[in-house]
Amino acid sequence: LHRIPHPPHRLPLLGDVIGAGRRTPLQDSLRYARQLGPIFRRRAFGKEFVFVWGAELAADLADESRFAKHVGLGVANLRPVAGDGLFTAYNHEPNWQLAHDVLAPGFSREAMAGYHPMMLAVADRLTAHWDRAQAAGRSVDVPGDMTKLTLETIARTGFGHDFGSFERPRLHPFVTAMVGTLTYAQRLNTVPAPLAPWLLRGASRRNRADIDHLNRTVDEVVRARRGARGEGDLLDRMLETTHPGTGERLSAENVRRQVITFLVAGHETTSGALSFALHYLARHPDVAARARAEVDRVWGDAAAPGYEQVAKLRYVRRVLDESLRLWPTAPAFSREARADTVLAGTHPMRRGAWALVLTPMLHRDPEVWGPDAERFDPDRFDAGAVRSRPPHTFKPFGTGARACIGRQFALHEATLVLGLLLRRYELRPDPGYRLRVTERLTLMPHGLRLWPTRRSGAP
Ligand code: MNH
Repeated sequence: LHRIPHPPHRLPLLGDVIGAGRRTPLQDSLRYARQLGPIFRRRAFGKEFVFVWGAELAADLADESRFAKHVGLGVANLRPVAGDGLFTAYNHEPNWQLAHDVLAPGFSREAMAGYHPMMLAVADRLTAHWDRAQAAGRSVDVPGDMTKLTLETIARTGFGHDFGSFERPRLHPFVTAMVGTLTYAQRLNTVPAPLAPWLLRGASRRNRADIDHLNRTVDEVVRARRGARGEGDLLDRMLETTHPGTGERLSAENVRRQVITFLVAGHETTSGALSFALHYLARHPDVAARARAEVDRVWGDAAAPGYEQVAKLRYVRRVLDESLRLWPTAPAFSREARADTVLAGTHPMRRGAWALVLTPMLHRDPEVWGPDAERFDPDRFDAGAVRSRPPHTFKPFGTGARACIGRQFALHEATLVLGLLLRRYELRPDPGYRLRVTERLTLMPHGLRLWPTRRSGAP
């Protein structure tokens, strides 16, 4: 450990906090990464964290025979909310495999084709909202609207539920409670654990109330469904499917955990990904024009694109990949050693020792992405360029058995929505806007507003 660099000015007790802000733990780590290199450590309140971002080191951590997901930090802090749900389950908990096997078919091509018309219906509510904004001469709140869209999409396709986000003047209380628990989970990392009960007394009381609110809402959705079948959504699967091998079912308590997991995991990250992509499209008119030309060519003037027509938007998909490269909205994941091992032939690790992979830095490693790694360029994802890169260098969805189960869902939804927005609007940026990134475990472009203008003749 002593060979791994750390920031120069360490305070007793507090550790490496000089120059570090409470609200930007991730961006502070990116700054340290640039100073300290491909592997470094940060100490906070007596605990030492190892961060990794060099491509070679990260690729070695992706070796599933020697490493596995580590449930730590931000993920562990969500255990009171999501328990042994898919995202927060420990590798050894039997409910992980059970729920994974029961829910995996809910993300098959066939299932996704079934969600497609529901995704279109939600997107219509977004464009109606943007049309009204344009008519009134107003700009639109991009992260706010993308969050409404992705929440309604997962609620509808997952659980046949409608939060009415586009129709109500303020955030749905469920969303407020959910954002509250995410923010609290992040703040827990920024105070010494033994002092947390005092320092965060008020916040932890509110957090308790937030969790109660989430549980009550979810219990209501589940109660309404028992007995009455939905449209073959995730909730139907959770309630009806027995494990193909063992005949086991998910318990009522576990169903509650999974519903909360999917509502949270299934919308914040996609919302951020869409928001960053819209930011870059508005900033790069050449890229937007090329993407728009593709949509016009592939979709023609069909009123609504079919399921098959979404994957054909290859360039739009590259815009999304390039946005996720620069700002992977779930910006880190942890890996632990399954047994004593040596990382990349240099750093000995004991069984259970773990490290965080800093995805935004992995995605900027100049050894892989070149000296212009900070530049937005979707052509980095054309087929030839992808083939010429080493494996495990682009990891916005994590790695291995515990990688994102919702990846295809998110990519389909986001490509569809970008296609619809590009076809319908020109996106005018606010010339004074400078990208600032807010963190609440996930990343968002802070305060991003755009002026959408209807294109003449577009469907
Ligand atoms: Mn998702 C796991 C990123 C969209 C549901 N997701 C992960 C992980 C990353 C991730 C990274 C791995 C975390 C870890 O190793 O600790 N997820 C994303 C991103 C997007 C995304 C960047 C959108 C863009 N995720 C979605 C959507 C859903 C979803 C949409 C649901 C519909 N994700 C999950 C679940 C897991 C997960 C569930 C946990 C999987 C497991 O451990 O078995």
